[in-house]
Amino acid sequence: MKKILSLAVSAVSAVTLLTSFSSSAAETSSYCPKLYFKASKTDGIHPQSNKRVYINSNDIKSKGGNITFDIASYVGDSRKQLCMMIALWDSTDKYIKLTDLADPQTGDNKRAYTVSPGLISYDGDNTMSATYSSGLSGNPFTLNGKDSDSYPFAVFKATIPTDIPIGLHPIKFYTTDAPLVTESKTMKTDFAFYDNIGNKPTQKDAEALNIAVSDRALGDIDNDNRYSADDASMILREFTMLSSNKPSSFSEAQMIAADVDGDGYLSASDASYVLCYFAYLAGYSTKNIYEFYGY
Ligand SMILES: [Ca+2]
Ligand SMILES: [Ca+2]
Repeated sequence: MKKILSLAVSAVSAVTLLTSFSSSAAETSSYCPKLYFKASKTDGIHPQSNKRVYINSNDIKSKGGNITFDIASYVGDSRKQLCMMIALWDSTDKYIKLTDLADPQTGDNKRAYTVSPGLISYDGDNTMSATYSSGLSGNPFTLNGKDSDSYPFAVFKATIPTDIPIGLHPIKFYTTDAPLVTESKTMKTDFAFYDNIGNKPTQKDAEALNIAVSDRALGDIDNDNRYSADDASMILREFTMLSSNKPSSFSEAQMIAADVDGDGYLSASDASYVLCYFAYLAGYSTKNIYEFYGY
């Protein structure tokens, strides 16, 4: 632990140096690397995208106890200019417990960069951090793969109770426009995310991962345990209402089940996803909607 802490401390000193002589460059660039999470598929846990994991509470309720699944943290740095990164993320949702923070570099698994990270898990705060630094040279990191996000920069586990309630349960990166939420975390406010031009991410650069829990199968809006044109037309009707600023007619469970393409929004695309699956069911069909869409 001592070694990890000293890594973090030297990383912070390096950040101070880097930002002091590169602040003018930051003003002329709007480029910022992107942070995101990816969850692994587990029984009853359906990752739809980097933003969203779908759970039908009825599929997991009977298991009892808790379910643990793997999540990996990634950084997309298309310009390959990162030389310093302190990423912090947490869940303030009481139904999510983050544990087992680890370096992805084990056995056949690789991490994003060749340099070793400093990893700290603040268990009491359900908060984690990963620090990468190329030292005072300021040279960009050497990649282990073709791109910065060919491999994760950290891996961890999330545990949820099988009676987790309907709703969106987020895991979030800290960003400049979504700072810390509890007094005990204030000390960590200064830790953020830096590249060699001193940028820090805003929410648009760092996507939260929502554990989206409903009480029905994805896309089964009327909850009759089958897919029909009704499900698609309900989504379209709701989309039309919301587009014209009319009040929602959906329950929270319906709203969560309606994001079938998993992009975090309700749109006509979600209705077409239901129709497409409905058409598939008319033929020789054995896959459920999660298998059909690879969730
Ligand atoms: Ca239905
Ligand atoms: Ca959608």
